[in-house]
Amino acid sequence: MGLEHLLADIVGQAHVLTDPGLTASYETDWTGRFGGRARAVVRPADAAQVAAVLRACAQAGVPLVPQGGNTGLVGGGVPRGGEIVLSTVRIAQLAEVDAALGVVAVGAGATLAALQAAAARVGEDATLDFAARDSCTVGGVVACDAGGARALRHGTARAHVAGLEAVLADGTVLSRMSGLTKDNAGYDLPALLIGSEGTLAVITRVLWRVSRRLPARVTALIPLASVAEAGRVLEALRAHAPSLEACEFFVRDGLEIVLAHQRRRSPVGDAAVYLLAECAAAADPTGELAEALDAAGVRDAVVADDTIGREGLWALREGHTEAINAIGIPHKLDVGVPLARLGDFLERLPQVVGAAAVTGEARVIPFGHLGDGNVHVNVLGPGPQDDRVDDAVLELVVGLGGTISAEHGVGVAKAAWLERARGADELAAMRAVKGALDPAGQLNPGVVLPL
Ligand code: 2HG
Ligand code: ZN
Repeated sequence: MGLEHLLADIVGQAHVLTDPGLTASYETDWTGRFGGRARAVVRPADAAQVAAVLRACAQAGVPLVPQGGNTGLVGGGVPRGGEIVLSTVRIAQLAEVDAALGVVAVGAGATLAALQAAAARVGEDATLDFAARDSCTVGGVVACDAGGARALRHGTARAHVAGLEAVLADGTVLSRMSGLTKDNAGYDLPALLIGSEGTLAVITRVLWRVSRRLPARVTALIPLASVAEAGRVLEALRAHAPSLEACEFFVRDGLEIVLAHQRRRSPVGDAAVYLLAECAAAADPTGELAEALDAAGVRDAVVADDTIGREGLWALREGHTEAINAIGIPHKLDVGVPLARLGDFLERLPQVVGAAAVTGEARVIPFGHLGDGNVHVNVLGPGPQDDRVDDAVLELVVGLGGTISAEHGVGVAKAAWLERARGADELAAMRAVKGALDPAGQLNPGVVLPL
């Protein structure tokens, strides 16, 4: 029997897609830069079906690409050509929140927004958030160790994982869903799978840690002359506002692109750099925020403490991805730079990119999570296949002691850079782990570890 028939026996004919019209949306990543044809897209309903799919693919010698909401930006969740795409969209069950333990069991295919809503209904908060919330899935969030704006206070996905269920390449189901805070019996396999980008196992369920919702929120948009000034404001926020939850930044050019895309006017004065800070607490944190801004000598800021006002300010920051994509296919470098080197990095960026983009114009739009030193360098202009700009930015990052991937993952986009970033010894250790859990290289080949 052919592989497609075997898969149909496992998940049902309706969930094995081969028609190009039906598979297309699973085959290209969100940027439009990465992707290829899938042999088929298969949508199992639970871990048992995932295990059977993995066994069938292993037997047929056909590699498999796990995929959540397909909101990835580094080509880690789309086929290169000829793989089976395993979509987790049907594994979307959400259990009741366990209010005593502060955890909720969630299927890998549930969206982040669905998880957030389930938590909010009982006065809890999933405390991880980013713009793709309505489409990205919890499994993908964990597989990439996604971070977002609130990681500054609450940590990246890793900090929220109280347990995991996952399926290895040979169909073995691993389950650590007891939710015991203290459980150091043996190797922490869930910790190993977080951030492994579908190369070690397919995550099928997550026990997600929630926190009590903090009802009072206040957001400030602050125009500043430089990144150095933004650093000083961050310092003051840390000193005076323990309720600080997010500290984001963008630049003049990015704001202009977003304003044009959203057809709105800027709510704040013109500046080189904009800082977006948010505080959240049980009682109104406006006083703390004002004290911090005062201490930093900030004279000009727009402050909002109501939902509509806050969302309006956040849309300026979160709207960057979509507004940039509306102009062209960007090169995206999700990098991390130590805060002390951030000013240096941003100052050198245009020149470094300009020199690398030998043909045509390159428009550099950096924005991101200031408090984490996490910059999303978006570059418009160079063709999708032209890696010179990417290489130049990553070279600069490594030279400044930063990381080539902060929260989007390595994917295929940066696999060739992993050895340079981590060194030969670490890469060899990673290959040993991969070889032990997926000896045939069945899972997501070419992602994270270069072929
Ligand atoms: C964000 O922080 C996301 O908005 C996307 O991580 C970043 O589009 C990007 O480069
Ligand atoms: Zn981000």
